[in-house]
Amino acid sequence: MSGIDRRSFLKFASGAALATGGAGHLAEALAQGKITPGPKDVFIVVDVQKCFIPGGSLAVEKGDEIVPLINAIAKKFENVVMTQDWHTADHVSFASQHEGKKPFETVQLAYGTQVLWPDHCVQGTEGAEFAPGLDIPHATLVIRKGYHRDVDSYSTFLEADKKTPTGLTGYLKARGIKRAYLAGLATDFCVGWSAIDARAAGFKAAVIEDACRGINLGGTGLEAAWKEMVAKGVGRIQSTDLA
Ligand code: VGL
Ligand code: ZN
Repeated sequence: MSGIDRRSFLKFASGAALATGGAGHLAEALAQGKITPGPKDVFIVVDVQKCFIPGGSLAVEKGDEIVPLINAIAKKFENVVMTQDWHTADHVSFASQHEGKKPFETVQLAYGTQVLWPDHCVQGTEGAEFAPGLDIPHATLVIRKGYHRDVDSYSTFLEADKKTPTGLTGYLKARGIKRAYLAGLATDFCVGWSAIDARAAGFKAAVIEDACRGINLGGTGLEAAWKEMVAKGVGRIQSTDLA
């Protein structure tokens, strides 16, 4: 982190700490040097799957670039959880299930507005597999999400109805985890929602920005997502901030 970035980060992080009790721990850690992951930290690798990289049905631009960086970050953590978007073939989030609707349009569902996507990450298909080169043999859990036909789940903690848990909170709490570091695809959907829900579940949370790529829906989605994450006490860090 450069001097100026560092100062603005520390200012942000301490401000967020006052406002939300959120990212102050990062300010403290960074003030003393880099962040050294320990037994109470988990690295959550979100949806680094074939459908979300170039050549996939819902490709995130340059999504493949983060794979080597994520492998390197994972080596610094003893606790790593990976997630897979894991939809039924007739999933409600697919535009193909809504007559007259095209991908990236929206519909109103019982739980709110749903963006419609190209068919992606169908259970057991090649597109749902992890991206080539992703190599994290010591990961201890793979959480699959979005498997209820009628409910989407960007977040790896809570489905889009905001009440059905995936079980990740219980797993992390039972293992004494206090802080979650997140990276993967896509910054403004599954990574961002997961980070916000990590905070809501009582964990400290930070997103490793350079180890993510975004969809940037409508050209503004990425910036809006960062604004919301920061407002909710999620730290915005770079991979170089980790020892
Ligand atoms: C995602 C859109 C639809 C993601 C998943 O992983 O960010 N985005 N399903
Ligand atoms: Zn999905």
